[in-house]
Amino acid sequence: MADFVKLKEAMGDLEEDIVVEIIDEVVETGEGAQAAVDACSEGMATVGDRFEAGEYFVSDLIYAGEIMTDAVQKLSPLLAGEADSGTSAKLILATVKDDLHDIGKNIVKAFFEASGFQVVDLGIDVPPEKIVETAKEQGIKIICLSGVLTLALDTMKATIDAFTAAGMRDDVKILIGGNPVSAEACEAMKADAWAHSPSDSIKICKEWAG
Ligand code: B12
Repeated sequence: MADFVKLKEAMGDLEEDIVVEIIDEVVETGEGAQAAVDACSEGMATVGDRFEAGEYFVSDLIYAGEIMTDAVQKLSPLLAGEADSGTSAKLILATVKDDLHDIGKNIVKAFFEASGFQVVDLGIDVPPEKIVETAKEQGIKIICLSGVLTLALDTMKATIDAFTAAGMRDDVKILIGGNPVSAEACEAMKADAWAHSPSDSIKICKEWAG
């Protein structure tokens, strides 16, 4: 099994060569894709802490994002193998307006697709109107909102309010996810559910899909 402690440290230290080496080992052996994602995510938390402490700069966040994006792309087919399928429902997934973080969203997407969901991925920085319009045009009933910045909570709320304003709130189920999301935030903005882990989000959406 690959050395996940080393992987976490290498991600935090932005040692791209070591990250690539360990990820390639996971891909070759076909074992530990989920553990590798978890280790990289923990390393990203170190990157965030060092940024907050003034040791890393925005350029380091960008570099960390590139390293992790490459890792997730390589691991996605394996994550698909580790998830279980059983639905074909369609859902919308989007990082809400003003938030440009998409690594977590892309991991959740890989899990959804592996479970059989058809994912309409609207990308990053997606305004509420675009999400409402897409749901209306394509008759999609499950909406998954991603956000990593604290201010994403405001845009998630604005998105939910936009569904209410369009008279569609009772027609859709809305799941919010990402770092700042919590039970309190979910209740305050009147989302239907919240989750951090991709596997929880699949359980919830499968229930909604019937
Ligand atoms: C990489 C990174 C960036 C990259 C992102 C690249 C990309 N393609 O995504 C770039 C350089 C763009 C960036 C920019 C900025 N960033 Co930044 N960034 C990060 C960093 C280091 C890692 C984020 C990450 O990818 N984590 C790994 C993934 C896997 O974790 P995740 O996103 O949480 O996703 C998991 C779960 O949350 C969940 N999930 C995610 N989405 C969803 C959706 C659903 C539906 C569900 C169910 C679950 C779910 O599943 C995922 C897998 O487990 C974090 C530090 C941290 N602690 O997170 C800072 C961090 C998020 N950034 C921060 C800041 C301040 C910024 C900037 C403002 C910096 C600046 N001065 O310009 C800008 C803002 C740009 C913007 N408008 O969005 C702060 C946010 C502070 C706050 N509380 O709001 C953090 C926390 C760093 C810090 N500690 O200060 N950043």
